[in-house]
Amino acid sequence: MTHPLVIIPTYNEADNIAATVSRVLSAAPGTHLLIVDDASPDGTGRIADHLALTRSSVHVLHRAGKAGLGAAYRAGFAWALEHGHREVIQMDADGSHDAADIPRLLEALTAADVVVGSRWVPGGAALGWPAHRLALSRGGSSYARKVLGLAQRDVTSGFRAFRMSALDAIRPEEVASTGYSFQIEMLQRAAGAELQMAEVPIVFRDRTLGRSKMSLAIVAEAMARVTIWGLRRLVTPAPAIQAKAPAHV
Ligand SMILES: Nc1nc2c(ncn2[C@@H]2O[C@H](COP(=O)(O)OP(=O)(O)OP(=O)(O)O)[C@@H](O)[C@H]2O)c(=O)[nH]1
Ligand SMILES: [Mg+2]
Repeated sequence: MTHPLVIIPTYNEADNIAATVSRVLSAAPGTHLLIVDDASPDGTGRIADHLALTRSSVHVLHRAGKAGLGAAYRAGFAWALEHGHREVIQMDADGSHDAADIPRLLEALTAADVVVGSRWVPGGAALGWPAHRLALSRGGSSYARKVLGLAQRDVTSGFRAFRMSALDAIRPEEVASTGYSFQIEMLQRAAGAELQMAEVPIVFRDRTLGRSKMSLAIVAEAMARVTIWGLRRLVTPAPAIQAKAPAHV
């Protein structure tokens, strides 16, 4: 039996990482954790190393510098595959995602290939965000789902679970996005590969410590990519992503 792997990307999360790890360990004791740190100047990587020293289920992947959320997840997914994990959960370090929801995501994963923790389905919510941030997230999600024909209500959620077989079909190594659009591109590829997807409600809470890495550049990247994908879709409906040929034929 392998342990589900919770991947937590970090950049300057020194105030949050220890509490997040301890919440995961107590709420989902059967899981392992991988912290993917991009050489955070605030010493998050050192704190992560210390956590890994004292807990055998905690692992750390150090990267050379800040290269964006998408790059961190691509490296984390590759690590999960190398280490034989069969289920992967992605989660933020900043306390916005409640580790107590992990068992529900894993439960839903028994009947789906990909499970999205969703703020915009009944029972879900985003608490503590100012009106403009709420409008940006809801509006962005609704624009992307309409333009791309996605079935999910919350297409930018960063709290998700995947079967490894689903990641194998999605091929995250080919995903080009770095910011929020990484999450959208992953769903688009999952839909293209005709994977079974489920959404479960989550309550998201705005971070109380540390600073957001959200920027105008990240929003602009998402808007531009979604619009280009949408236009491309109008011209040529996206073909389903072909399943990978077995490596040993
Ligand atoms: N390794 C790595 N992690 C990152 C990078 N950018 C953001 N993160 C992490 O990704 C997660 C989400 O980033 P946040 O800054 O919380 O951004 P957000 O959740 O989209 O927005 P807010 O929480 O509203 O500010 C957090 O755990 C960050 O530390 C990056 O370039 N590299
Ligand atoms: Mg956040």
